[in-house]
Amino acid sequence: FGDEWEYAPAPQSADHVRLDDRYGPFIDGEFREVDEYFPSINPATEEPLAEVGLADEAVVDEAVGAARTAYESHWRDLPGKERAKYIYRIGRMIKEKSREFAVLESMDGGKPIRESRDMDIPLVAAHFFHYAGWADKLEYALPGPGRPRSLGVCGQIIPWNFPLLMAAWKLAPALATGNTVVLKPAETTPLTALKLAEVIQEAGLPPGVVNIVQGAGEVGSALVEHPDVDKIAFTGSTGVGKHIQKQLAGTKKRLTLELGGKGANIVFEDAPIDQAVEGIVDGIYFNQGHVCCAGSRLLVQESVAEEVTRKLRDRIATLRVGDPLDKNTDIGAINSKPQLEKIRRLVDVGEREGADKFQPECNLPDDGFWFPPTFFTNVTQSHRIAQEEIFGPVLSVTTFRTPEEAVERANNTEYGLASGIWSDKGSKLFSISQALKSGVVWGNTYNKFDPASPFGGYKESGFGREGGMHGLLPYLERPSQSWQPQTPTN
Ligand code: TXE
Repeated sequence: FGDEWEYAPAPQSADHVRLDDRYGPFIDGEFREVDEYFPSINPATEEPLAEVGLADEAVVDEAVGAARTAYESHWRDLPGKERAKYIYRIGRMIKEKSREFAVLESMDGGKPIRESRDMDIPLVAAHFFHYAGWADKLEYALPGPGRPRSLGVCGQIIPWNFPLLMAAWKLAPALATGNTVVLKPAETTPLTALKLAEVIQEAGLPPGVVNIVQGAGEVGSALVEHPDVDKIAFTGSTGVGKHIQKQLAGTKKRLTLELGGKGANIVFEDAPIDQAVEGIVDGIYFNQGHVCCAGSRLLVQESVAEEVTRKLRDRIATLRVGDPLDKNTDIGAINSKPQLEKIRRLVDVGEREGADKFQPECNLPDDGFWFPPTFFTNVTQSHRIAQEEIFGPVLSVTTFRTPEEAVERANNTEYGLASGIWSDKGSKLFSISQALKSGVVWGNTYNKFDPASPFGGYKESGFGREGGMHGLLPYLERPSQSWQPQTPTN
């Protein structure tokens, strides 16, 4: 999408963002006042950007009520063709305001402007366009018998690593299928969702179809437990995902979970090595490593391990860490202080467990939250850094001798979200990809996304798929249950 996108000219600066001092929850088409507000901090400066209204149970109840009324009074009965017009309009308006969205995303979350400008925001618009195209085709384009029906009110809880993109992944298919939504963004990145609320208002989406409540886990939990919510879609940590699964056990609510990962990036000796090194860098250092599908474990064939690590060392020494709004920046700010502390903690564990750490010299700014690109060699499979999701710019490197050993090591984790294979042979890409317990497998590339491709995990990475036709199914009910979407077995 980057290539097709027409950008406003540089520079991208804070002047391109118009922010109010405070934003209340967005309910029934309006921003409401609440008693308590919390600041959203720029992680690159630690300065507050705006105040955001903290929801409580009563506010969540009001939002769910508005979503219910909108659903029953008109949205569920609106022809798909009409829903499509709204969804398309939202996509077009995001595209028109792409610079403001990209700059704000980088200011609120810390990601480099090059990424928010070339990846996040274009993909956000692309998701709305993609699902606008589905809204009037549900009845005849989906597999299986029976007329698909919407579920009702969907509670959607999203994380801070791709704030607006996660909102788009969740909202666009829900709206296309005729559901209404209460969205809860993450507490460290609330702002682009509120700008999206302004777009939704301007696009004339009927009040109550999308409502946005802000706050931390308690607000998410109130949404999960609300009796009038029909479905929860959650993206976040595996721990919270499991907790929600328990909360919903025995209820009729539908649930999809997109959780953590520990992606294996597997480099065979016949791979195009220079290209693979670029893919390794992209796999783990993109978005500061705050990526559930990050290639955080490099598995490299022994015969080329020395060459690959040498080239990797040289390459990461050239990465520029710093101001997210500088378009030359490769690695921006870590999203929050707790996340920075988590990364530091696990890196200390890696050193204590005996792995060898490499970090290039980096001049990090004094204020803000920063971590240099890092990799560990001499890592064994039992090391915590080879098993736990660090969610930072930290790679662990292990070696293998045979394809069988590569597969065994790649699958030796609780997670199963994404992986990459680098090889000159198409047959190897195909056969290894079949053996990996991984929802996504990239061949000779990494971190490539497309709204038409399904995305989701095996094992502790969750269940349900987002993206493409598969992303519609968790938002639909069918009178005939004879056809079910396929979920992989572990
Ligand atoms: O996640 P949380 P955190 C992983 C990553 C990261 C770790 C901790 O490893 O280091 O999780 O991040 C809301 N009921 N991922 O603590 O808490 C919360 O407000 C309902 C991977 O930020 O899971 C936010 O909106 N909702 C991941 C969202 O859940 C609750 C992305 C995610 O926050 C809740 C993020 C509760 N009890 C972190 N508690 C990925 N898969 O991409 C919190 N929330």
